[in-house]
Amino acid sequence: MLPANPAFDLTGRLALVTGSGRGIGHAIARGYALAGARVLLNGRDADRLEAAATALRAELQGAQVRAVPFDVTDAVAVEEACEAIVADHGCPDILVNNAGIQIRGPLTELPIDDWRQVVDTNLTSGFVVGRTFARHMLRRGSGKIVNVCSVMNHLVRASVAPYAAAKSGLGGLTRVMCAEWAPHGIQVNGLAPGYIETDLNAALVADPDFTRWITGRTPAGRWGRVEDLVGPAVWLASSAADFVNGQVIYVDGGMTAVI
Ligand code: GCO
Ligand code: CA
Repeated sequence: MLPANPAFDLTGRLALVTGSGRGIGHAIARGYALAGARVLLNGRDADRLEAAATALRAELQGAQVRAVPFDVTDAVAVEEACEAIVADHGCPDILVNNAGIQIRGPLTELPIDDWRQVVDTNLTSGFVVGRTFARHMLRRGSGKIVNVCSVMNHLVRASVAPYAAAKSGLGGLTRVMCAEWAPHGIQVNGLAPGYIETDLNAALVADPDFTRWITGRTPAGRWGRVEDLVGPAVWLASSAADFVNGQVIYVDGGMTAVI
């Protein structure tokens, strides 16, 4: 029996995943714990986050999972959280910028505060959290950053302007992070989910017409599951991807490959 490829092993690595109380972020954090990492869950709601951390520790006996609540849209809170995390746990080896919200509406009617809320949470947070923790990774000379993008970096539909603009911006930010930080031992990539069954998409999943359309547009013929994102996220966070940098990896059942 050949041993598991050690390159995919995250044993001893410290991973911070923003927006990981539930959904895609939580699945990625759980996958990192299963791959041996010490995991820091993040979200705004401290009680819900603590409950998620407790449940994950109970499910994965012995897993090192801690809740680090902070608001990724509040630059001061991010700086303070970073100092506390580095003091208490060390500098994360892995940072996943996953936090994101969705507010839909026609361009001509969308309240500007809704636009700002989506762009702040889905894009600006990646810049603020990314550069705050990267300062420590740069001093160490190593680090993995995974920015959770979307098929909407590539394909869009009406009614999701702030989300599509923010996620597309995150792809560009990923490439600039690569340009500035790759020379210093940091790998930065985007992970772009297709249409995944999550709370953010609950109304769409419940809509039979939308589901028929989406599964028809997806060669795999189904909605994605949060578990589908875990393997690619572990790979991007592992030594197996040390020469992968500045890329956006689409995990979408083939949607972006076809018309
Ligand atoms: C929508 C969806 C998309 C999701 C999809 C792609 O309203 O079309 O919310 O914007 O982000 O899961 O990532
Ligand atoms: Ca609002």
